[in-house]
Amino acid sequence: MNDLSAFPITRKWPAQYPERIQLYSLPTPNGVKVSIMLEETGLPYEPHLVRFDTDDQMSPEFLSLNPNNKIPAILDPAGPGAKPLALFESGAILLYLADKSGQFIPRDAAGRYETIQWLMFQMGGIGPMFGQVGFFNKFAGKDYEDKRPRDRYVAESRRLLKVLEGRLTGRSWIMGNAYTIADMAVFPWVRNLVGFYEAGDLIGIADFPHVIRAFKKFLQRPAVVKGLDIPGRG
Ligand SMILES: N[C@@H](CCC(=O)N[C@@H](CS)C(=O)NCC(=O)O)C(=O)O
Repeated sequence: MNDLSAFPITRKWPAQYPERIQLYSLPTPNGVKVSIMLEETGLPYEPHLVRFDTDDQMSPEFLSLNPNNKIPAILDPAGPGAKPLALFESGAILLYLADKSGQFIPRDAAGRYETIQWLMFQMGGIGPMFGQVGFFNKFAGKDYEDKRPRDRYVAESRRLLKVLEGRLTGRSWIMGNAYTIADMAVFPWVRNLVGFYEAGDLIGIADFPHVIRAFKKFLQRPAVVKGLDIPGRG
């Protein structure tokens, strides 16, 4: 019997299936990385919706697991040493789930580090920069008269897309034939950039045909179709 009562987060989001991985999330680009990975691996999990409209991420229960008040976060009742493991930061969670399942990261050391390198490229570059494009193109920043901040993030995002385009030229996925956690980290952000942020034309996405080709293939995967809507918004 798995007892998760030592974790205050389970008071606000009770575990109906405490033997499963508990996912605390919302279907944003960072959130869906993890729901897609869980769907891809087939690991049993229980999703819980963290609502931003009621500031759930600021509640003491959520902060007890992630003091950085951001989704996604997980609680694995069967972590290393058969003890529960709580984790936040989507990149760390993807790596953990890849190791736990033995899937979506190459087994050889060189391939493993190369995958981590591209995962970090997303975490440190694509995510933060595309996010700023969203702010300046769609949200509060769009009303700023001075367009220099927007243009700075557009230029940096284009630069990152060019790097990605180079990598995907002659490769099906970021790691070649193998679809990995690096793809699961990157493509939800491409989707947000051209979709929710409505920045496809501003960024000139048509200049990156290999990115578009791999992105379309990503969207066709059944686990991606499913994971993009998990947790359901209720
Ligand atoms: N580096 C973090 C970023 C997570 C993040 O930015 N999450 C956003 C949603 S996509 C969030 O929870 N925002 C809520 C807030 O800032 O209060 C990760 O990859 O897990």
